[in-house]
Amino acid sequence: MNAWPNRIDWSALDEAERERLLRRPAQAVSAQVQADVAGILDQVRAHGDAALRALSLRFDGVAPEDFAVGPEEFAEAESVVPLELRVAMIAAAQRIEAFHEDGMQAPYAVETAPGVVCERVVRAIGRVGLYVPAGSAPLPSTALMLGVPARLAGCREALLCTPPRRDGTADPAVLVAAKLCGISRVYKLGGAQAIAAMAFGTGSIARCDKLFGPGNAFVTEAKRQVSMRADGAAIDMPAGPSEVLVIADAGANAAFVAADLLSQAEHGPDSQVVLLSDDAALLDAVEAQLQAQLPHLPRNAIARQALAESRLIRVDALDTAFDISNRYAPEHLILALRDPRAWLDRVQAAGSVFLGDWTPEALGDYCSGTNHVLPTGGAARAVSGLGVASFQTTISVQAAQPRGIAAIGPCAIVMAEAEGLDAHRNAVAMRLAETAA
Ligand code: HSO
Ligand code: ZN
Repeated sequence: MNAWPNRIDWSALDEAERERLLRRPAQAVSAQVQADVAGILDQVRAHGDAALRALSLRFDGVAPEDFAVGPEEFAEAESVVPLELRVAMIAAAQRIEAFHEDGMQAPYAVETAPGVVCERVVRAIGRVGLYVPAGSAPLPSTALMLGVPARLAGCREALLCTPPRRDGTADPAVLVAAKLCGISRVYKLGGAQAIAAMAFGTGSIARCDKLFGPGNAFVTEAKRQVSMRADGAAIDMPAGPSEVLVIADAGANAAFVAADLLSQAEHGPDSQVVLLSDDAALLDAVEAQLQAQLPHLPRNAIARQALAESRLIRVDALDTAFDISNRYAPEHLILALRDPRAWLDRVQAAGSVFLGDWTPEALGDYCSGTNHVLPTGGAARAVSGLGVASFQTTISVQAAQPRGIAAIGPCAIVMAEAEGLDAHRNAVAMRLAETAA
């Protein structure tokens, strides 16, 4: 089977074909998944912990009496996670913290008229719920990407749900990562039922204000549904399959480019992989490298499925590549170019950008310091990746002195009269009269 059948010449396509080429495969969640998730939410809403036990037994094959990870399990995790991994996670957490610290929302104040001061103050969201998937590959790195900014924001409480393994324990590396972020409330609970539990609250799991983190189709659909219910919770961002778009020039290293494309493809059969280049020889070389590297990957069956839907596009000029990339708005954008920084201003829509041959996406996935929870499915046109600000709210504050209302009250009166809102007018006029007295 050809791993990469989708070689395309952009200039040979008409507008409709281009549109079709850049469209993500329909992510239409089946009506069945929607209905199943709605049923799970209702069940958890109505029956709390009893529903969680029944659903865990059905989907994960275990129904622990207590979902919470206790001190012994945390201690056991510390002892089984290799020292090398623990040290790597500590170093990654430090770099994530170093980068995220500057991204906090800051308070500010402006005197907008004499005697009128407007301010913005910042608050941490009270209780946040973090979801760390553990399907075909448990992702302790995701625990760091969620936990570090939650701690920097100063959230009063952060809970973390991760699916139980068959033996009823949680993935030890996820537990160590949670602990590194100061999270001690970890629950062995997965899927839509975990999202329902954190959104509505149950006897054992406290209700959260906002939910974060990636997951499978059920988790994603559950987040979407709870975000739309008045009794639900806010969510971080819409989620879809992971994506990478690489723009490579003639000088790019074909083996590196292929390795980056494969690192995305191995995430799942629905991963989106796109390569744009103005150099046919580079495209040939990458194709050959994909064929050469693919068979050596343990997850080659998954990667092969993703590659079957991938696109390898020849463009007439690099400038065209940036037009295409901005239109597609990828989650990850790798610029395998000779002077990548010079092109950065051309990037209008992308979740995270990787500059040059020595910056693989995998660095951002783990330990450069940026966040790997990023907008997918074209959402990068209007949505940003996760940061400390995602765990904060801002509140505006205003204070007028008598001379302040004297200065701007007449402005409010004119506008209130134009809107025909007399009570508004009176609230201002009454005070104006007193300041004049
Ligand atoms: N590339 C993934 C994140 C990840 N990769 C976690 C490895 N571990 C989604 O952006
Ligand atoms: Zn990744």
